[in-house]
Amino acid sequence: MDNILLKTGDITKEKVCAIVNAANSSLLGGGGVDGAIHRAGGPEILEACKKIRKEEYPHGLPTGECVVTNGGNLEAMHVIHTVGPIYNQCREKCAFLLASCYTNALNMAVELGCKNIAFPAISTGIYGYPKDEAAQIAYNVVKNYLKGKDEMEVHLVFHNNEDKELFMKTIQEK
Ligand code: AR6
Repeated sequence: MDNILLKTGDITKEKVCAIVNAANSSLLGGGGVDGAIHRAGGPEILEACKKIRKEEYPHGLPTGECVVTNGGNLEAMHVIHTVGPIYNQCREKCAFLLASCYTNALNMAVELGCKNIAFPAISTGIYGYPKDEAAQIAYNVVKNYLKGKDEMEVHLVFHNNEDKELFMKTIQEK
């Protein structure tokens, strides 16, 4: 787990190549980490999202998929926007869809030539995914993805210490 860094704080402050946004399918902003990223990154990000909506996803970005914009005023060069599953709507597809968010964002970061990427705990806020279940999924995907990729570093950024500790406890239990 050398190249997985667990952090606490505000993901908008991360000095990495790409940060991941837990967006919604409209890509037009919202609350939680999405709101924080748009506030800190400024209007350039929203403009880029609007263009993507118009040109590529007129009906919205499907759950589990991702798109990239510039980072606006953020330290990060890129923002990878993904849409996590809404826990009380995703049924038997929840785990697959949440895992897809992580895998697709990691693939996109590699395509962008990034050597590091920061994730928030996708879906665990407004979208209601139980934090322990989400932790296990995120950890499995990232750990497997990083096998043989020594040059890549993944930051998992938790909003507070309690969430980080729950994550650590969950992955240690297995
Ligand atoms: N830095 C790091 N983590 C954060 C930050 C931050 N600045 N702010 C919140 N979190 P959420 P979701 C944590 O609700 O569940 C939006 O309205 C938070 O504590 O941001 O995927 C979108 O537009 C939680 O653990 O995302 C969608 O409509 C995690 O980030 C919807 O919310 C994710 O919480 C997406 O819901």
